[in-house]
Amino acid sequence: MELKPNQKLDIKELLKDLESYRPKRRGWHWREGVGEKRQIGKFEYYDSSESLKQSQPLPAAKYFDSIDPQPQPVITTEIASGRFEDDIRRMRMAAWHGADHIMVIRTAGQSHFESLIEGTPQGVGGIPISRKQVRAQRKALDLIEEEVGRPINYHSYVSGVAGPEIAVMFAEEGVNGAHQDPQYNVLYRNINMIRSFVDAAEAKKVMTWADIAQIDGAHNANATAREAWKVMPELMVQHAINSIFSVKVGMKKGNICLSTVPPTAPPAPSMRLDLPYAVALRDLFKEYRMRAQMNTKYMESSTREATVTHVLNLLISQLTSADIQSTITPDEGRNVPWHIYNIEAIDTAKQAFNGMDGLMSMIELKKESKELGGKVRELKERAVLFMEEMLEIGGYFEAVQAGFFVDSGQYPERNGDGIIRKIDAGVGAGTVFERDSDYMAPVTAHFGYNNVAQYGEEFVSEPSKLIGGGTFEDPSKIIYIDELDETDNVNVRLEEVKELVGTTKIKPEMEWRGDGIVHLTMFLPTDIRTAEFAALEFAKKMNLTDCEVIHKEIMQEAEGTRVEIKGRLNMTIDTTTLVIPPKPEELSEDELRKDIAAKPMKVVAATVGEDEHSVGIREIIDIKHGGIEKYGIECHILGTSVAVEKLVDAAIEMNADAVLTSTIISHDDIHYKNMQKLHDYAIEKGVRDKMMFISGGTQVSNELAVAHGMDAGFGRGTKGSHVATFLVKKRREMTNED
Ligand code: Z98
Repeated sequence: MELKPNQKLDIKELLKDLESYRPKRRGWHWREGVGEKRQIGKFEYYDSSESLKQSQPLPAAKYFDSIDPQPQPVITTEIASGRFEDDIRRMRMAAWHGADHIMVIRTAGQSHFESLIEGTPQGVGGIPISRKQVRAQRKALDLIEEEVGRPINYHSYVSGVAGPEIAVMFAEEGVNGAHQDPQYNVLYRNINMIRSFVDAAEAKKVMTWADIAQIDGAHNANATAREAWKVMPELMVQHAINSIFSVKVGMKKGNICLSTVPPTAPPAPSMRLDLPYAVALRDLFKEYRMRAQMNTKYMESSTREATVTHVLNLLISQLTSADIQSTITPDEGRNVPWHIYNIEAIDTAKQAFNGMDGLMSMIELKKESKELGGKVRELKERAVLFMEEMLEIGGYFEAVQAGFFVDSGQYPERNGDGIIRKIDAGVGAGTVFERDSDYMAPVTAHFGYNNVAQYGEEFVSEPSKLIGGGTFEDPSKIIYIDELDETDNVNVRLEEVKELVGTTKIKPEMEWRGDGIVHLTMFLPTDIRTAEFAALEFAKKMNLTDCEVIHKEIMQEAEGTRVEIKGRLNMTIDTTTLVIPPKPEELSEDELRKDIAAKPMKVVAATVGEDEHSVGIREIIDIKHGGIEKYGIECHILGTSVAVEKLVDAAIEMNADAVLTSTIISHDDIHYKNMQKLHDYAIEKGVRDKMMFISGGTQVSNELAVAHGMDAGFGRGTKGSHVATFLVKKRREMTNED
């Protein structure tokens, strides 16, 4: 299977022979060529990485030879659609925009599943991570990375009660990154702490074997704390615990990523709070990697606001460093995990990093200042004191039991509202047993006592030799289960949308194929509460169902409200029934300029007859909005309501190449009548075959203009470049240069 840029990824084809599919490679991949200066198009970049083979540049890149510079950090996108087959199509879009870390969110509550699940059931807020889904997604990414020319890291979660089982499955299936932090289980999922730490040792050992990069869970304290900026000392403690634990298990520091979030957001003076924290963290954890996530704690439903917060967070990354830059989507605040928001957030990071390229070669952080250096020191001191107190009371477990964590006071202040978990309580309490002396585990990457030395020294480092290799060495031993639930699986879902797969029929979509969801923005001149209900009524009148307000924002209490609505449009279009006019031809700006420079061109223009509307012709000619004079065409506007005869006579006198007329007034087809008159008079004067005649106006169609003697007619939406292209091409044709 090979992907072609103009062909959709065929999910059915992808699912074929999945039982025998093996991932192409293992392990995490950092971007190549980081730290080298490189020339991309007309610019030199200081902070870029290797460019992609195929990609989708930013919209404004068209002004810069369509370059698509890739920043240094690995760029993450978090996908949470709930259907793995739709995730896959989104992954491809994300990779084309520059994401090389695809994080697939799990279905709600999977942390509490006691074991692996199988098949392809639909999830809530993410997908149920199963072998089949993981394998299919990794297989898709193996194809997508060929297409864009860069290895793509696939990522999901190893925390939870089935952490070690999931780690093994991830190692087998070529997953490249995973969250693993026992503190996450303890604090946020109420999983027993002893069980969580024992499981974590096993899971981390497996991740180490598979070279999986690890992300910790400290950011969750940030997202949970009542006042997120107050937990900064604790965040460092959490990072320290998970990092050193992982090192002790054997994980290399270069694979241990701290999940760091600038803790606050505007209108707080966030830079003054977030920057010292970022500096302190990078000072303390120099040998580790930073996964910078954006602030989600203070995210509301305004995508504009979330994007500004994201950009300020990206500034922190640029000022300090980030090895992985998360672009958790601004839809987080309103639960609309849509394709477009993944892409927007990736582009936000790419654009911000492109724009801030080389910033640190011009500025310096005042690390000695009281404002920055003083605060950095203070944060570190608070963190160290926190750890000391933890040790004093008997260690981490005791500290959690005493409510040390996620307290809303800034340490050493305590408000007594921390998360309290008991050592002997929580999910899976009492499930940890000491290994018997004859316990034996002939498996690779197993943590602790496994009693294999008795069979020979060679088995100590490779215990699975005892059984002729385990699934890591011999993947044919992996048991692949296809589907368990006849009613909830990908085949059923694909059947439901079969009308839209591999056909010419389409439906609007935001999250899943054929979901019919559309998004509307309205301004309603009323107060916020009335606006909300009025918007729903308008949406219903537009034949939308399942309408919901996803954002509302006061412009001014009495004058009005901005409302965004989502709704479902139950309608399908067969694209073959659409009447699509040919795309107006456009030569590139360079080609147009070159042509005119080599052979100057002169045009005479006016509005004709009794028409005083000069705005259109001015837009086509004036450089202000990209009119034809921009390409070097000499333009003479004779004015408005010019008689046809006068216009042609002037063109002859000036030896013009072309006559441009504009008409808005179209009563009684006066515009076409004037075109005919122009044509006839030009024949009379013997110049019709020497000059080009073009007419434009909101009611002008090319076909009718040509039928009335013109060389071309230009209607609504015409740009200067369209007219300039026509003039250049037509002149080449007239002089047989084409
Ligand atoms: C992120 N936006 O980190 P369940 N383990 C850890 C986690 O942080 C998370 C899970 C497991 C965030 C995504 N993080 C949220 C350390 C979740 C998820 O099954 O939801 O409990 O696992 O990128």
